[in-house]
Amino acid sequence: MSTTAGHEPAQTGRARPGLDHGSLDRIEVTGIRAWGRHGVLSQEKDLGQQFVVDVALQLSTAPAGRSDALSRTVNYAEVAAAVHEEIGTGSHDLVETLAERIAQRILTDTGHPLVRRVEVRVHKPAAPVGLPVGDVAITITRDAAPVEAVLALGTNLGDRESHLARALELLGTTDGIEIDWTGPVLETAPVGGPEGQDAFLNSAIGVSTVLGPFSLLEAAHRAERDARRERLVRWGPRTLDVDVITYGESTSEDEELTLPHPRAHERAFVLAPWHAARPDAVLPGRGPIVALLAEATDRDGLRPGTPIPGFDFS
Ligand code: PH2
Ligand code: MG
Ligand code: MG
Repeated sequence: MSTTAGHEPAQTGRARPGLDHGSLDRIEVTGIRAWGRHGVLSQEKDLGQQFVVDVALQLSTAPAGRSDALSRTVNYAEVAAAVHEEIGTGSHDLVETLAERIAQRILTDTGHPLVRRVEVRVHKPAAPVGLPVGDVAITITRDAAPVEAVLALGTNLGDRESHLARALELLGTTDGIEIDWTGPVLETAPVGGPEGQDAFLNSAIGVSTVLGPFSLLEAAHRAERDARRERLVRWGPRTLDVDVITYGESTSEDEELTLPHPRAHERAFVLAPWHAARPDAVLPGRGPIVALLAEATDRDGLRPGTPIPGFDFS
């Protein structure tokens, strides 16, 4: 999992109401020791002194814990190296500044989009306080910015309208997910898969989420399970398919979560409802969706679908 240079800078402070993290797991690295030149006094800047940093990374570790895949969690060695480098970089007057820079670096750094909250404790045990003290330390907690993600919904089995309506309700009431926009519902000719399957209803929705990408995928799978989705034939008829199309600017080669979605750029049934709601959207690595839609070969198979409450364009 990595992010490209355009990744949104993290915002400090509280997440928006409705965007609760729920319970996150913690990975802690403590006692990261390095020489730094931070301090108000000139002798602190000239000579430097030892700084010791502890970090607690909060994220969902379940996807990694269940699969034993390092790519689904954060590599604590990389975080330790980044902290070590940050201590040795530049010369700030305040420990507040050092702590803030470490937090922002972990939250925005390429390679750590899975970390949703970080606690940073900076110790300056030899701080010139003017009398003997045991330690001077500061602890800060910072949240990653909510990430904008696009999900595509599809159904061509059973009561298609209720599957879409229910999916929207379930996703919209999931902790850590807020629906930003919904596309129109389109009826679309099946692309690929077995001959003779029924037409799909497709739509796309935009969400803001404080969930990591694998937790968002888990929420999508929950909606599919709720619709009693059965995975019998690849691209076969399904009660509900919820695909994560984009997660911010992140790219991922994970076998269960390729980001952006590997076929979204050529699928009008994904691009058309997305484009109707967000005409200026860009698919990371592929360009403006308006241009992609113009090239998509399944364009002609699209018709307006049944109006469904909650999908704005219905
Ligand atoms: N989903 C597929 C394969 N083909 N065709 C249409 N029209 N709509 C879909 O949602 C769809 C498809 C695999 O997920
Ligand atoms: Mg799909
Ligand atoms: Mg799918």
